Amino acid sequence: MNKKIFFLIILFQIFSLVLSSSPQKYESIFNFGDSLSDTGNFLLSGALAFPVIGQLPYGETFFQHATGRCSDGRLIIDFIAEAFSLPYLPPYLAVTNQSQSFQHGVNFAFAGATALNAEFFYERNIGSILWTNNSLNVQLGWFRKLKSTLCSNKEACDDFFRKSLFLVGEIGGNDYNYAFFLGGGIKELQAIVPLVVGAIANATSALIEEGAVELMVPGNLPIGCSAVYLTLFQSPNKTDYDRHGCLKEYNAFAKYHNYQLKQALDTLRQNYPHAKIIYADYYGAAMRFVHAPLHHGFIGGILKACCGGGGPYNFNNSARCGHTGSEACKNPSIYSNWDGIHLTEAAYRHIALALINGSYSTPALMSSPL
Ligand SMILES: *[C@@H]1O[C@H](CO)[C@@H](O)[C@H](O)[C@H]1NC(C)=O
Ligand SMILES: *[C@@H]1O[C@H](CO)[C@@H](O)[C@H](O)[C@H]1NC(C)=O
Ligand SMILES: *[C@@H]1O[C@H](CO)[C@@H](O)[C@H](O)[C@H]1NC(C)=O
Ligand SMILES: *[C@@H]1O[C@H](CO)[C@@H](O)[C@H](O)[C@H]1NC(C)=O
Ligand SMILES: *[C@@H]1O[C@H](CO)[C@@H](O)[C@H](O)[C@H]1NC(C)=O
Ligand SMILES: CC(=O)N[C@H]1CO[C@H](CO)[C@@H](O)[C@@H]1O
Repeated sequence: MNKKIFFLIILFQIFSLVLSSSPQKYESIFNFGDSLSDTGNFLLSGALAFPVIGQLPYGETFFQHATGRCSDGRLIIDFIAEAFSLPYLPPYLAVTNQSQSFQHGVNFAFAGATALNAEFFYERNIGSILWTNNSLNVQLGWFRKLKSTLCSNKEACDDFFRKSLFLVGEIGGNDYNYAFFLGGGIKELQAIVPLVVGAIANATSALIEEGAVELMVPGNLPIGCSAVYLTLFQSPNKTDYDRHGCLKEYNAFAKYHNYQLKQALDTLRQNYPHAKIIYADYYGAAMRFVHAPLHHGFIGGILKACCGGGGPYNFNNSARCGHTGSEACKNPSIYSNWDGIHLTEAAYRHIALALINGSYSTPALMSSPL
């Protein structure tokens, strides 16, 4: 072989190697989840249970108008899309009529959604508290419906999905929220963790059967540090709190869920060795700013919500963010908690960077495919 051509081939191979590990490795993203990643579905459906997300101050920081995101600005999923130079994910309910706009992916996440089917809650007579019936399985059904418009046969679909990232969650947090807010005890709720984790694992394997190869499955956030939990489950007993002021038992519960989820993902990895199944450690990524708030710019603290209607954590159930009697702080970027339940754009950015960077995603999100 001509030496020059040989050299060029080598150069080309090095170049493609570099390219394949560059951030452009996904051409589309499909996301499933709840209010942590909903970019507009709940709002488009009317947002009856939580209409204030359709108005400022929701969205004030980045979009300068309400988009249906439960935050002042961008969410983790938005920062992930940015990292791969992809457009922000359009909500599924906005694109059902325009086949063009979802070639780079679509977002099925729905605020208030649960991992378990709505029937689970109705059978236990707590269905009326649900914001929505659009659980993970319903979202999976939307994906299957959309699939036929994305690719026409198995070969085309496999090819399309091989270049896609699938995010299954965060989901499951609401299954516990609803039950906790109705007075469920920690011991009692531990019994439903295997069911919630099972639903997440089932959806993950269903997506792999549909052709997904690279998937990221996030765990739960440290709920014991969230203003709504801190307010509703205040304790006179100092030993219930850790040194950062978070409720120990509720954080332990989130860790228990995460532990079971990681075990379930290990089983999935054995069943589907060709798939890259990433665990996203939201808990660990968020704990970094709980441990060192000032280092992350959260001089307003990490326990108090930016937007709320008073109380020790600025969460007041009769004057929640956006309602009469509530007020948003001047500078949301110095708070990690936005409205008592959801986080600020600044907090989501820190979590997203920790995942993208690799240290809080296992295996690393940016590593080359298997
Ligand atoms: C949710 O499901 C329950 C029981 O299946 C049903 O009674 C209720 O009307 C549904 N709600 C919505 C908004 O579809
Ligand atoms: C997961 O899937 C299995 C097999 O299809 C089924 O038996 C089980 O009930 C499902 N679990 C959940 C929580 O959906
Ligand atoms: C506080 O909690 C600890 C540990 O759960 C318990 O041993 C102690 O009796 C409690 N103190 C009070 C005053 O309830
Ligand atoms: C919570 O909001 C209600 C209604 O605006 C108000 O009356 C009450 O004082 C507030 N509670 C606190 C602790 O600020
Ligand atoms: C990214 O990773 C490096 C080294 O692994 C670390 O020093 C840096 O703090 C990380 N940045 C973020 C935003 O996580
Ligand atoms: C022409 C068409 O497909 N219209 C659909 C657009 O989306 C709405 C809501 O999903 C449907 O009701 C219409 O039938």
